[in-house]
Parts: sequence; C-alpha cells; structure tokens
Amino acid sequence: MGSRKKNPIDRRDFLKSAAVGAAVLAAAPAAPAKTSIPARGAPAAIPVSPEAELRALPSAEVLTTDRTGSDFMVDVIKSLGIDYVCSNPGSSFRGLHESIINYGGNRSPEFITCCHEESSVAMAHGYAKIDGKPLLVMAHGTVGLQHAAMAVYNAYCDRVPVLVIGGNIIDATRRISQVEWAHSVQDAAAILRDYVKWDDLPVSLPHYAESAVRAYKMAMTPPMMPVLLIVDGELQENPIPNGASLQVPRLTATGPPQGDSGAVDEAARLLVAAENPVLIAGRAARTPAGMTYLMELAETLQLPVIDQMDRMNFPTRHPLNQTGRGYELISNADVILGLEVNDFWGALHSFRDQMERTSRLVARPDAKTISINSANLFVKSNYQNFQRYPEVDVDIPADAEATMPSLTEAVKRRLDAGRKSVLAARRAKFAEAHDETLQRARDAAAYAWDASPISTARLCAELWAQIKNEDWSLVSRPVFLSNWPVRLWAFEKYHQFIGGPGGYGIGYGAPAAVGAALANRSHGRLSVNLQCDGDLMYAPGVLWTAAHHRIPLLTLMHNNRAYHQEVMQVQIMADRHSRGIDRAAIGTTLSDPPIDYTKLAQSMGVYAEGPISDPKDLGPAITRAIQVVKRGEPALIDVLTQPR
Ligand SMILES: Cc1ncc(C[n+]2csc(CCOP(=O)(O)OP(=O)(O)O)c2C)c(N)n1
Ligand SMILES: [Mg+2]
Repeated sequence: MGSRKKNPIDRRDFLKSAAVGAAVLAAAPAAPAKTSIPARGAPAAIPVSPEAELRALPSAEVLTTDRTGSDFMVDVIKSLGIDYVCSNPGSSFRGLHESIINYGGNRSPEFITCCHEESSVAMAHGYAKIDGKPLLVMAHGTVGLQHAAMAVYNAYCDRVPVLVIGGNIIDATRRISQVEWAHSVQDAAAILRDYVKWDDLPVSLPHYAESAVRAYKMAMTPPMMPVLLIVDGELQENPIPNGASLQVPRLTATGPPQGDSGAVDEAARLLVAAENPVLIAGRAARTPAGMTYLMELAETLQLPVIDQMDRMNFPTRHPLNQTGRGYELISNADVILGLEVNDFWGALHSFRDQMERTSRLVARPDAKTISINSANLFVKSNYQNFQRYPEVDVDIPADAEATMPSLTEAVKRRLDAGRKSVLAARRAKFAEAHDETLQRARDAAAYAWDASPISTARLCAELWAQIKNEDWSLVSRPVFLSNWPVRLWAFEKYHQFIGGPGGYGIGYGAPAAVGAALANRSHGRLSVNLQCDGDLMYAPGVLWTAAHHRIPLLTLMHNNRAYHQEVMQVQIMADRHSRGIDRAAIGTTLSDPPIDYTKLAQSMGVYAEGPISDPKDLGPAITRAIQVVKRGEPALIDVLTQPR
C-alpha cells in the first residue's frame, strides 16, 4: 500500500483482523478454493463521526497486490465525477461499500448513509435537479431494489439521471446463508426494467467498466433517466486476477438531439405569422442556459408563456409570464408551442370529474400545434406516463433546450421591421395582465391572514419575507400549498426551483429536498423546503441523514394533519352518492394522535420548534431556524396549517 497512512478503519487491517479467508487477501488465484469462503461476522463497528468519515485518506494507488474487483469499480466510479453515493448498507455490495470508504478515501464519492432505499434514490433525484448530474445509489439485491422502486419510477417520469447499482450473488453455489438466498435473484433488474433507461449485468471487470461508463452516458443523454447495473458480489470481492489488464473507458458526452432544421423553420414560420401564439413550458429548461434561451425566444416573439413548472423554466415576474391565465390564452390561441410538455393533449383539454369522467377541447379546433419533446425518442410500453396521443401539426422529436437557439434564429430571420413592431405592441398588454394576476394573488393571500391554524398563503409569505434577500432555493414543489410561492415569490434563477416528483409518488418530497440541499450546500445557498406531513411520514429517517451529514436545510411543515388531497377525493365520492362528507376523514387524516414533528426531528438531531398555530409566532421562529441553517445544519419548524 506504499505510503498510505494508518487509519482507524484501514481496510487492509480490517480484512486481516476480520479473519476473512486467505483467498480474499491473496492476489491470485481469482477463484478461491472451496474452503476459503470468507467467514461471517465482522468485528464490532467502530463509531465514526461525520468529520472522521470525511477525514482524507491519501489517494489510492493503482494496482496494489491485494486489490479487489471493487477497488477497480471505484476507479471507474471516480472517473465519472460522481460526488456522493446514497445508500442503505447491504452485504450484496459490501465489497463496493468498503472500497468506496477505504480504497476511495470516502471522497468523490462520499458515502451518504440513508435509512431507506426510497430515500437514497429520491435524494439523488433532488440532487440532480440542482447540479444536473447523477449521484450513485447502491441498493441491496431484491429487498433494496424493491424499496427503491417507487423513487426510481418518479425519476424516470421526471427524466432525471440516477445511477443505481444493485448487489446480487449470482452463482447459486456461492451463496452462504438463507439470507443470501433470499436476497439473491435470477434477474435482479426485472423489478425496475420498465422504468429505467437501460440495465446490465456485467460478468467481468472490463464488462463492468464499459457498462458503467455506458450507463452514465445514457442516463445523461436527453431524455435523461435512471440506469441500473447489477453487480455480482463475487466480482466485487474477488481479487483482481494477476496480470489482468484493466482500463477505465473514456467518458465522452453524447450531444443532446437537436430538431431537424426544416421542421424548426416551419415552426418559426407559424409562430411569426400567428396573431395569438402561446408557449407552454413543461421541462423546457434542463440547465440555467435553458432559461436564457426560453427568455430570448419569448421576447423575440413577444408571446405569453404558460409555465407548468416541471422545471425552473421562466422567471415568475417576467411580464410575459402568464401562467395564471392558461385557460384563457390557450382557448384564444391560433398557434400553440409546447416545449417538453409531458401531457400536450391534457394541456389543450379541460376535465370534469362528476358522475362520469369527461373531457372537452379547450383550444380552438383550427389552432396549429407545435411540439418539441425528447420524450418521443424513448417510450416504454407498460407504465402509462406517456399520456394521451396528441394530434400535433409540427412534431419535433428533440431536446427543447438544445433546439431553442436555432428556433429563435429561424424566427429572427423571418421577422422584418413591420412584424417586429406589431409583436412589440403585444408586450404592454401582457405586462398589464401579469401585474393584475400578481395583484389578484396578493389579494387572495390576504384572505384568512390571521387565521389559526395558519393559512398556507401566510406561511409562504412569512417565509418569503425572510429569504428574499438571500441566495435561496426552494427544494420542494408547493402544489399542495395552492402554489403560493409560484404565485407570490420572484423566481429568477435556475436553482430556485426543482419541479416535482414526475410520477406523483408521495414520499418523494422530504428526501428530494435533502438531496437538493446537499447539492446547494457546496454553493452556499439557503435551501428551503415546504414539507407536507403525509409525505414526510413515508420515510422520516431522511431527517437523520440531513443531521448526520450536516446538510443545511430549512423545513417548514405544512402540517394539516391529513392526507388532504385524499380527503377531497373521498368527499367527491361521498358527494356523488349524496351520502354526506362527514365520514371522509376516515382513512385520510393523521390526527388521532397528532404527530409531534418537533420531537420527531429532535430525536434525530435536527433543530426543531413547534407546533406553531398562531401566525404571529411564525416569523420569529423562521428567523431562529435560519440562524441554525446558516451554521450548516438542518432545522424544522412544525406549522399547523389550514388544509390548503
Ligand atoms: C406512494 C403514494 N401513495 C399514495 C398516493 C396518493 N396520494 C396522493 S396525495 C396524497 C396525500 C398526501 O398528503 P400530504 O403529503 O400530507 O399532502 P396534503 O394532501 O395533506 O396537502 C396521497 C396519499 C400517492 N400519490 N403516492
Ligand atoms: Mg397533509
């Protein structure tokens, strides 16, 4: 090991003292003899503080005598520039785990201890929304991947890259306990295959290396998605065969697909000629540059933007932001441009949920529709998140962010001075409508201002007052709080909003917020999370992860003591049958006994206050909590709120 210093948990000493088999310590042969299967039972764990976890080991030397397959696997992971690995430990990837923390020095990636695999993946999901690149998630074969499944589905629907490694013991004759049998599986990827972009089962280290780099590349090519490698325990743990020539394949980025120039020009022609064009943005901006391109396109055409806010697409206070006027503008439009709109058909229709489910076209039947959407380049059959079939006039299967600059150029080429002045005249009208919408939102927010429990508008306004001069980032999607932040706050920068779960799987909110806050930490940003109670209760252990890893995050509970969306669903059913809504709380509320989120958070080492039910107490509590967060720690305030 050359110059490597002794560390309390030095890997090589650990291996020696843990009475593991000689074959594990030897450089060769690759296949241990039958008698050399490692004995189970590790020495008592040495408690390690987060500081010690991060204390640097000297960087690893390549090709030491006792290198295992998993050491090489770490070389490959490091070459991909992955900063963290979110994981709940499991013996099917113990080799990789140990190589990451010792051989890899627990740096890039650093091990983030997660209390549930769903949290691991949702953390990676939130992280990628801020930093635009994947984290690694390691999950135990069968059970770990089963736990991870919903969060992987969310990331798949939301087109977010996550690199998942699942452990497995593939050779049935090498499994050494009933547990290992129960946690091994013939086709481990099967449970996730319908909602990952690609999976593989490498059978050699060169195969692993190529597949890991390929998986990363595929995950990062729009449409981005999670990818999965199943990595055999023996491939991890066995020594690298003597004389093996291993190399880490070079990663080259695949360029995002751009729209065909003829189709882009046709789109420009329709947009320039339109009297009432409208732009709908779904996942239009993948990076901060996407926001700039979208502003340039909208301002060149002076057309209104309806932002579905699946990403931070467009500044909320931009005069062309007409999000509150979607129905009116879409029903008037002669040309409708959708940028990465997941449900184009739904955007043009309204729905009724009474007695029977009905829908009606809102858009003009003669409206021309243009869609730029990379989702068309990758569709799977089983899960139905691809939505209804939209009859689009100009369908451009490409990445919107990569295509916007050429669309703007094509528009500019077609604009003469006369047309430019006609378009410029539209702006004043939109600016006025924008201001009116904002004023209406402010008036509505004043309603029940002093109510107790606290109104969701007051909660959001109190928070805004204290963060607006900070470098803030909202790391949750506030749809269950009537979208007050989107209606009231000034969102200007890409990192200020992270969109939603994609697959609408609840339980995403808390871990995604912690993951996004982890990404924001290195930028020194103030992460704020509006946290629904029902969502937190799926896997509250992520609060401990935030405390343990010193992830600064301000969480305000929207504690309405209910799964309130579902209260309303049951009320709709009861109403439909004229049975009265007074029993709709059965199965949908979280009130008897009420959950004490302050104690819950405190028990995991998170600073917490509450429950707060008097709105006058909220501002000072937020001030105190922000001080804690600025020290680099998470803080939670439990706020008793009105249902919405
Ligand atoms: C995994 C999962 N289970 C169930 C649901 C159905 N569901 C949709 S909204 C909701 C209630 C969420 O409650 P909470 O997070 O407290 O928000 P609130 O409705 O109270 O605003 C549930 C259970 C879901 N979307 N995902
Ligand atoms: Mg709730």
